[in-house]
Amino acid sequence: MQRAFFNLLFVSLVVSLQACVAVNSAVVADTPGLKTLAAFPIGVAVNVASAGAGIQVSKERADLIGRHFNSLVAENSMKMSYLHPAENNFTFAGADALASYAHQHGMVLHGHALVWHSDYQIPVWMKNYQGDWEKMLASHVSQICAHFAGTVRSWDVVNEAIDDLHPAGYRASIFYEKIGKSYIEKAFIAAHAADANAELYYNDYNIEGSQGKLDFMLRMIDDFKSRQIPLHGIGFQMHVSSDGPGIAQIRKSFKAVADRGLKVRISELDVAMNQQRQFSTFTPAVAAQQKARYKAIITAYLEAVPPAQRGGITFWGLLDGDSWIGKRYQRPDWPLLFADDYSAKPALSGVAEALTGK
Ligand code: 9MR
Repeated sequence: MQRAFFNLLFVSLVVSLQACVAVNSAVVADTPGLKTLAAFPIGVAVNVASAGAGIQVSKERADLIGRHFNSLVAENSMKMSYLHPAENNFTFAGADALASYAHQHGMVLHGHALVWHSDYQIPVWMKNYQGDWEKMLASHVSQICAHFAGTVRSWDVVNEAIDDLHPAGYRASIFYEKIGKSYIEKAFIAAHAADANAELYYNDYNIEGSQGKLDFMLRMIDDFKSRQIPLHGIGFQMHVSSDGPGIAQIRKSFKAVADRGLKVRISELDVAMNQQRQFSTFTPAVAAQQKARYKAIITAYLEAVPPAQRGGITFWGLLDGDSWIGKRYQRPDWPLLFADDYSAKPALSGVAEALTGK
C-alpha cells in the first residue's frame, strides 16, 4: 500500500517535471532568434570581462547572445581612454579578445568610439597634450583603425559632436576648442586612410527627436558629401523613452538621412519606462506599453530605410540590470529586451513582430 503510494508519487513527479520541461522548451522554441529575422546585423552592447557580466565568462549571457545577436559592440572597452591610455601605449588585449570571440561565433564587431568628448573617456595624457592636436588626433584614429583593420568592419568615428543644449551648434569639446570643427572630417579622413574597407559612422543622440539638431547634422552631412569626406552612415543612438520622441519624428529623421544615400544604424537602442519615477515594479501593463514602443520604432526603421542602407540595430545592453539608465538616474527602470533572470520580456516579441511584419 505504502509502496503503491510512493510509486504514484514518483510517477506524478516525473509527469509534472516533463510537463515543466515541455512548457519551458515550448517558450524557448517559440521565441525566434532575432538575428534569424533580419537581413541586417542585430547587435548588443557587451562588457568585456567584468566578473559575471563579461560575455566571455558567463555561459547564460553567451547562450542568449548567441541565440539572438550577430553583431557586438563594446559598451565601454573600446573608448579612447581604455584603448589609448598613454601617448605611446595602446591596450588592445581586451578588445582583441572580444574581436576574436565575435569572429569565432560568426558575429561582426562594431567599433565604439574613436573620438568622443566625454570628459573621463578622454585619456589624461590627451587632455594635457601640448603639441599639434590635429596630428595627434589623426594618429590616434589611424593607429586604432589600422590595428583593427579586417576585424572591426564599422566604426563610430566621431560620437556626439553636436550640442543640443545650445541649439544645434558644434559641441564645445576639447577637440573643437583645440582644432575647430574640422576635427570631425579629419577623423573620418584618417580612419578611411587607415582602413579603406571600414564603414564609417557619425553617431549621436537626440537626432531622432530634435529637429534643430537633426537639421544641423544634415547640413554637416551635405557639406561632407559635397567635399567627398568619407562618411558612410549615421548612428542614431536612440536612448528613447515610452513617451517620446513621437514615432512620426523618428521615421522622418531616419528618412532624411536615408534620402542622402547614407546608411542608418540604430546604434544604442533602449526604451526607458520610468522617467517620471512613477513605477516601483515592472507591471504587465508597462511591459505591454514597452512592447508596442519597441515594435513601432523597429517598424519605423524598416519603413524609412531601404534594405541596402540598413546598417543594423544594436541594443544597449542585454539584461535590464545591465543598463546605464538605472545607474545614471538612480531609479528603477527596465529598458532592455531581457529581464535579469535571462527571461525574454514582451519587448522581445515586439521587436520580432516588427521584423517579421506581423
Ligand atoms: O553605457 C555606458 C556606460 O556604462 C558608461 O559609464 C558611459 C560613460 O562611458 O557610457 C555609456 O554609454 C554611452 C555611449 O558610450 C555613448 N552614448 C550614450 C551612452 C549612454 O550614456
